[in-house]
Amino acid sequence: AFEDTATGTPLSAIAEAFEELSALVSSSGSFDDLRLKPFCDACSLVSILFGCLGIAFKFAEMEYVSKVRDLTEASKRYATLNSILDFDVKNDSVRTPGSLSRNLRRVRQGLDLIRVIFQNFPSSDECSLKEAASTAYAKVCAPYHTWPVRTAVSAGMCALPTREQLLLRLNETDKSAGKEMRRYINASLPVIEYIDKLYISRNISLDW
Ligand code: 1PZ
Repeated sequence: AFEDTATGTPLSAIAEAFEELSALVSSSGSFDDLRLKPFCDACSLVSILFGCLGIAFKFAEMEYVSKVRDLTEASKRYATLNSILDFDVKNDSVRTPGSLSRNLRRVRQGLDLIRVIFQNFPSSDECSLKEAASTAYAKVCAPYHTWPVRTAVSAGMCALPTREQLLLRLNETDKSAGKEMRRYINASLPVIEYIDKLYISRNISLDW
């Protein structure tokens, strides 16, 4: 894993990290046991992507990074994702702004957003990255975001790089990016579903 991070591209490092996580959640018997630290380490890698998007999504980066940082900090006290939920259920703070269960829900939405953007990643420069990203955002995140945030995001979409520029910044070709994106799409889904189950199994709805 370390060598891949040192010599590979940012996308390959992200794909690798999520493949490792997905192996953990898929192996039988480990349902209760996804540990917070490796989860946060994988989530931290994602912030590399923000650097390729330009200044318009600086606020999104700060939002995302601070939530991952809180979770990383908490990993010294809570070993697993399950234990975070247990704590917040007991304290009736699952949906309280800034709580760990709420931050986990937000980070999960970010991971899903990337997954859907990758799924819809335009196959040529004729279809725009802006459209693919806007459609994914409208589906995955917008329903849960406030009006000012949605407005800032739609303004930011106009400042996104072109597909070609993004590939250059990521040090990928069409072909290599497609491969790494597919790896992330496949590996992130079980992790996202695992997180959803943490809430659903406690009768917590996911409409927020
Ligand atoms: C590769 C093409 C990339 C297209 C990028 C599209 C980026 C859309 C970014 C959406 C940002 C929304 C930022 C602000 C969200 C806040 O409303 C919530 C507040 O949560 P609260 O404090 O109320 O509990 N914050 C979040 O949801 C946490 C951060 C989410 C950022 C996810 C983006 C991940 C994807 C970026 C791809 C590089």
